[in-house]
Amino acid sequence: MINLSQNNRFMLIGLAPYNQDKEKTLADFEELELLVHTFEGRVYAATVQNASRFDNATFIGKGKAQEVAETILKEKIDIAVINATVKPGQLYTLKKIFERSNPDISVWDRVDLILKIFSKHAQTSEAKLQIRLSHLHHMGPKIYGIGMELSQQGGGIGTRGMGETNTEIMRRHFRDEIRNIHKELKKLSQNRSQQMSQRKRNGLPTISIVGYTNSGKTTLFNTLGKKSNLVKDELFATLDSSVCKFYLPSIGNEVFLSDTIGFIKNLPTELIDSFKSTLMETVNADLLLHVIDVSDPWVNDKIIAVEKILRDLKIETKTRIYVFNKIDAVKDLNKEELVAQYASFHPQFISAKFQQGLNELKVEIQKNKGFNDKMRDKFLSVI
Ligand SMILES: Nc1nc2c(ncn2[C@@H]2O[C@H](COP(=O)(O)OP(=O)(O)OP(=O)(O)O)[C@@H](O)[C@H]2O)c(=O)[nH]1
Ligand SMILES: [Mg+2]
Repeated sequence: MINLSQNNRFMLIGLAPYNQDKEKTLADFEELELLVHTFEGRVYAATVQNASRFDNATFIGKGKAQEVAETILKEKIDIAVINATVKPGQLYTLKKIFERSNPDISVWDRVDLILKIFSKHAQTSEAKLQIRLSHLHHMGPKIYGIGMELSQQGGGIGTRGMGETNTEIMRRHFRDEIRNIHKELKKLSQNRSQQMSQRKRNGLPTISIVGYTNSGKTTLFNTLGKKSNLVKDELFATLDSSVCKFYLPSIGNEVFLSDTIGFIKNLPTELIDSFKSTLMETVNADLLLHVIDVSDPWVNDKIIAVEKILRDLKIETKTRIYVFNKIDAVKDLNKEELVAQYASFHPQFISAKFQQGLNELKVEIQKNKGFNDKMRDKFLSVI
């Protein structure tokens, strides 16, 4: 068992194609480092393997693995993280190599790290169950993989049989647990659906805040809804969805606003699947506010990553407002360029933290045709 303390000494391992520019590789590493900090770990070493393809056995190549093993010994590393989704067999082989330097070494891929952070941050029983489910989906193949490996390594008649039996038992156990979690989640989701349909019966328009993790979604949610949800300079500070009402003067009524989990590049599919029901219900709103950290040098990459996840989730909401946040943190913001580039997304420029541009944002929200139709329908149904 690893001790989840401040003293976790991490080593980051990246893999980059030969032609990838250094800046990009560095930015990927910075994000991984931020994830490690969010986990309360510290980075003591990092290395990048330039390669055009993965090594089948060790992912990073045998030579690189030896080199990493030496660093693990020298820097007393206890967790090595590879910035990719890595096959169970490859992680297992790497662990065997690294164990020579530290018998207690943990070897994680990016999904493992994200899941560990999620586990730490989960508050509600629903989030906890969703994370447990993602863990099982991610761990499952790993355990089968290792089980298979053990049964094949055993070789002898007795050992082989035993390996297979154990794998079968584990598989059954996983299947049962997954089934039970699905059942529990369904119950919770039905409760929420009832709340949602209550809201729909009220006929009020709904707005969802989406965006990359740490872009300032919760800060905006708190500001508009006069709430005080947790805001932190950490990835995945929010894991649960929350809803509040806020008043729009031109409609003369309240609208529902929801804040939910942030997205990240290469969000593991296991996680998307497990969080799908929560995400779908909150994100399928009349209007999406896509919050973007405009002070981030990789702003366009992150917009693309969020749009990709929305597409994967088959989010139908057509109308989106791109809310460029943190304008206070940028010296010479080239608004014109962003306006031209994202003209169809009604770009707005705000500082959620320092309350700038919020009135303009509200005006833009109120222009939304869907809202006015909805309010007119509501009005007609009353008279
Ligand atoms: N300078 C500046 N910082 C901001 C602004 N809005 C938010 N932040 C900071 O950005 C960090 C992340 O803010 P959150 O509101 O937690 O971001 P989030 O998108 O909800 O993040 P997750 O829930 O972790 O995905 C915090 O340190 C905020 O104080 C802003 O307008 N300007
Ligand atoms: Mg948040």
